[in-house]
Amino acid sequence: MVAAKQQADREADTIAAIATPPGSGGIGVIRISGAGSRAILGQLFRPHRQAELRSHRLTYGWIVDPAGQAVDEVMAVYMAAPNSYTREDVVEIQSHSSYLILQHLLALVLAAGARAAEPGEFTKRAFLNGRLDLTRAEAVIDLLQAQTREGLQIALSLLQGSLQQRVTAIRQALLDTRAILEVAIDFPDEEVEIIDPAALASDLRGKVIAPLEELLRAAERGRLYRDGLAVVILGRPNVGKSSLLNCLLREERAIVTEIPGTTRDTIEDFLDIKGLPVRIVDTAGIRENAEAVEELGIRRARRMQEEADLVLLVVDGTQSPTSEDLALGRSLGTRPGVLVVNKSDLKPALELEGFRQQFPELPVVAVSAKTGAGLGQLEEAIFSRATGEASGEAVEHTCVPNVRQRRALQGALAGAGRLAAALKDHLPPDLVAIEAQAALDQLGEIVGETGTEDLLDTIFSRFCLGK
Ligand SMILES: Nc1nc2c(ncn2[C@@H]2O[C@H](COP(=O)(O)OP(=O)(O)OP(=O)(O)O)[C@@H](O)[C@H]2O)c(=O)[nH]1
Ligand SMILES: [Mg+2]
Repeated sequence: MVAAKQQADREADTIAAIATPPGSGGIGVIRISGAGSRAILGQLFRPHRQAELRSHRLTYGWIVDPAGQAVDEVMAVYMAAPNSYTREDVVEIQSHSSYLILQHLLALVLAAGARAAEPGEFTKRAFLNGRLDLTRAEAVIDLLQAQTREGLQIALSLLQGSLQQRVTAIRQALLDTRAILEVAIDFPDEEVEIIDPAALASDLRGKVIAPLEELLRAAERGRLYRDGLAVVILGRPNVGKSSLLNCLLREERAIVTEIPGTTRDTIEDFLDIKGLPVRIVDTAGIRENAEAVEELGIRRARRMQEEADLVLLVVDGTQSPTSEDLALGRSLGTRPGVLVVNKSDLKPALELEGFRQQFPELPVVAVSAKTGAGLGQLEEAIFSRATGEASGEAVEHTCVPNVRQRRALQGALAGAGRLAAALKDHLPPDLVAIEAQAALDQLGEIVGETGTEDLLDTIFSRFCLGK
């Protein structure tokens, strides 16, 4: 009880945070939400004209500290509940974006009665006050963290409610089924007329099971666009791994020399390959009898190989493949890979064909990390190897559930399966209803209607401050 009371008190607090990232920029924003927002602004703000503050109107003026000292020239806006991000009274102060000014402003706002917001607390309030369901709240995080246009598109679609609407429709079908079962429980003698198991089962298939399966397929298809993949560049020393990294990144990221063993550590960066967020990792060239430091680098390279979703095995096309190249190829095992034959601008070695035949499952791309030739084909090979699709195929990546949502969808699907079986076996309606409820609970977790405070804390703590 005490904990619940404390929780309620916290939710009643007026909260404040710096909403813009640290560093200097054009504008910095302090955001305040809660019943005290307007009064706090009133204490600190001196509007240019002594007009009454009007909701949703930007007002120009100065922030002044309690001693009457001017702090910054600002624009302030007050948004009266419920037409605000959190559905509470919200104030935003746009100041010059100096970290010192923003810190000072925040300190004044806190001294005037606000509490420092926790990460994600504004969005959590929007959720608790019913403005966003949980799928939309999570879409806000996705929106902030998206690294590719496709990722952004998924986030925007979820923010517009694509998943919420689908889940709500499925829930409604289950609620209808449960209602029929409840009537049958209340009037046991008329059970036969009330329940038509065949009709219920057919409804269940069309309105619950099939749409759940479709959502899970979308999750599978879009998973890479949402979570991205790790691609590791592997090969003997001097085959041009670092040159390839630089070429893919279109910048001189890693040191390249003609000395074998140049790269000692793993070097990684981020790449957008046809909408896929790719973490690309260059590694130390792998060889026997390396000296101590190099050996440590090689061990790291091996570790990265284990973690990789896809390996680019680079060989030097001007040299006959060595036993080390062969051993590397074999070490890939069943992991997806692409054989990259580098230095295509030079005269090729004749023995390469035999080498390629050793690894018939590896797609082969000839490139020149020096001239950039073949780079497009390599990107295409990475894309199709990772997704199983050719790029440019019209695949809809909009409503892509995240890991948490996927798990609940699977739980709901399992529940619906048991429900169908119970209907088929003509179990008593109260037992059938239990399965309907189990599926409903899982779906409720997706939109945030069922679930625990812990779940909410986990989700909202992933936000940044001020959001
Ligand atoms: N002609 C030609 N030279 C290349 C190409 N790619 C790399 N090189 C040269 O090959 C040498 C080795 O390149 P790196 O990129 O440092 O090779 P690496 O595989 O990273 O080598 P380590 O870090 O030592 O394992 C350098 O002299 C590069 O200029 C290419 O496509 N064509
Ligand atoms: Mg290197």
